[in-house]
Amino acid sequence: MKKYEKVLIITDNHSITERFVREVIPVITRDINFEFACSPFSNIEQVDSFKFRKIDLREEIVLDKLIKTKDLIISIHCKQLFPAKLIEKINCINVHPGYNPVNRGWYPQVFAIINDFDIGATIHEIDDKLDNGNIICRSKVQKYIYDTSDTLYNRVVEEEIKILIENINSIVNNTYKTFKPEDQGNLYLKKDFNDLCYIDMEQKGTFREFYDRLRALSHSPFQNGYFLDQNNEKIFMNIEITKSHN
Ligand code: 0FX
Repeated sequence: MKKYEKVLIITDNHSITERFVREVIPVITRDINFEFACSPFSNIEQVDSFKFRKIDLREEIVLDKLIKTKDLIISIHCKQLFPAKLIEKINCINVHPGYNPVNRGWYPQVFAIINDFDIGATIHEIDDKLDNGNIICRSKVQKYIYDTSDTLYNRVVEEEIKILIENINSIVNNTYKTFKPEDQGNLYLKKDFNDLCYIDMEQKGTFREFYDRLRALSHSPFQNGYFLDQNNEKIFMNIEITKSHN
C-alpha cells in the first residue's frame, strides 16, 4: 500500500485544528507535506506556521487541482459537502464529533441528549452519504444526566483528539482497517436543530422532556432555545445545572 505524502487538511473549526497541529502532527513518525484549507465562508487564516487557503469544493477547477496534487484529504469538521468526483479519485477521511452510525449529522450531542443515544467520536472514510462511510475507528464517551450540550461536546472533542493521536500513523501510512457501519443509524440535519430551538409554550410533556430539551440547547455562548413573546420577539432560554460535590 502506498503511503500518503501529499495531505490536505480541510476544516472550518479553528480550535480543533489548532489541537491537531499541536497534539496530533507531532506523533506522526515521518515527514508529511501537510497543506491546510478552509471553506470560503470560514475565517481561519493561520494556525501556527500553517497558512490556510480558502477552497470551494463546488468549483470544478478546484477539484481538478486537488485530484492532481493531493493523495489524501482529511476533513476536520469541514462544513462543505464532498462532491462524488473528489471522493472517487482521492481517499477522503472525516473526523466526526459523533459515534457513527448512531449520531450522524449536525450537532450530534444535542440529539444524543434529546433521544438518550450513545455518543462519541468517529473517524471514517467519506462516501456519498453524510457521515456514512466505512469506519476506521470510533469511541464512546460518558453522557451524564447533568450534561448540557457544551459539557458533552467538550468531552466528544477530547475523544476526537485521542482517537486521532491513536490512529494518525495508520491513516497516513495507509495501513488502517475499516468496517461497515452496522446500519443507517440516525441522521439529523441543521434544519432539525433549528426546529428544536423553537419552544412552543403550549407543548405538553414531562418535566424530564423539558429538562432534556433545555440542556440539549444550552451551549455557551450561543443562544439557541427560544419562545416568542406577545410581540413575536424571541426570548432565549439557557439552563444552568450544578452537580453537588458531596
Ligand atoms: O465544527 P462543529 O463542532 O461540527 C459541525 C457539525 O456538528 C458536524 O456534524 C459537522 N461534521 C461539522 C462540519 O460541523 O460545529 P460548530 O463549531 O459550528 O459548533 C460546535 C458546537 O457549538 C455545536 O455542536 C453546538 C454548538 N452551537 C454552535 C452554534 C454555531 C450551538 O449550540 N449553537 C450555534 O448556533
